[in-house]
Amino acid sequence: MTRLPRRALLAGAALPLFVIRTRPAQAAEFSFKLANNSPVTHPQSVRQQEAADRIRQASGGRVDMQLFPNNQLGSDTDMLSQLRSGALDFFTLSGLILATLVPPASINGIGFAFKDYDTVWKAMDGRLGAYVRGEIDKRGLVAMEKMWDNGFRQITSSTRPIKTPNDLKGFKIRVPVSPLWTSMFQALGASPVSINFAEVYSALQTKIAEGEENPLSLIQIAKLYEVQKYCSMTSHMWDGFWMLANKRSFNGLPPDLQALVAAELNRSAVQEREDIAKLNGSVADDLRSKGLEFVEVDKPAFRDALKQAGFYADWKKKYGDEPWSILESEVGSLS
Ligand code: X2X
Repeated sequence: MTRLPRRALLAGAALPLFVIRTRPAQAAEFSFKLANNSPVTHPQSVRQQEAADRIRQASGGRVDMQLFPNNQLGSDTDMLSQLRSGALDFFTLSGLILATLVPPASINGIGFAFKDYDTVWKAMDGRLGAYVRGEIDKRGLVAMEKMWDNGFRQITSSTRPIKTPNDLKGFKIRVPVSPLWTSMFQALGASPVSINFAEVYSALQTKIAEGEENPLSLIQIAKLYEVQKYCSMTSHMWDGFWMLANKRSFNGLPPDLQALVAAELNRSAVQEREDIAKLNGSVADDLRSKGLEFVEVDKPAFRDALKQAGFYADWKKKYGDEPWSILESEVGSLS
């Protein structure tokens, strides 16, 4: 954050013109950087820009939030370090990747935990989300209340269609940098390779990975269909982004501006959820028309394979009883 004291702004009025020019009257008192890993046309980027515009306007120019979408500031891993050091003030990150710093934050990604969006939002806007936000806070970051939707994830492939867990045996699949992702695809018998999203398109193009998994909206917007042939509708997990803030940056705002920033970011998050829900209605047809071949799968077979491999028992132990029982109270028994 770059902070210009109000005093300096007020004093500006009494300074000679050439000095005023170097410090325009509209210079913001609080200048923030906000970053994400999503293409500029993804609803996440669009709605974040709108939030930044509303915040600038409603604060009378006191808060200036500049958006850096599409990995402009580096990979997710880089941006998380920048957020922690204060080089970056706000950042949306998948809970599963955040788990490299805040282990319980991956819990929403447990395989086949959520059956639909109603269950997701009830849990993440409710007790499960509150629990994870508390853990984020303990590790020195602030999480806004409303999560942003990434979506239910589907498996794509350039080599062979994945229909059954058996088809995943030895399959070189890119996964984001996160222990839960690696563990889950290892449990399914695949050979996961951890790669940040910034490098996914080229990793698929050069066949460093045969496949990957992402929500349909992102497969479309990031044009992954150009380098993938099949899409298996596994919906194997739900993934969302936490809007995170550096604590010093956020706490450096007076309470009224904290409330304004949080309210506008949360408002945009809810709108982004609606955008993705709308996209979900048409995206499969669009991807089909672009040549992606859809594959129906036997979802319970994938879930059974995870169970047989001890995935649920293993992760229950890793998270501990409290978060696991909150998750189960939202989604039903997982073991
Ligand atoms: O890295 C991914 O695959 C992405 C874009 O879905 C996430 O941010 C987890």
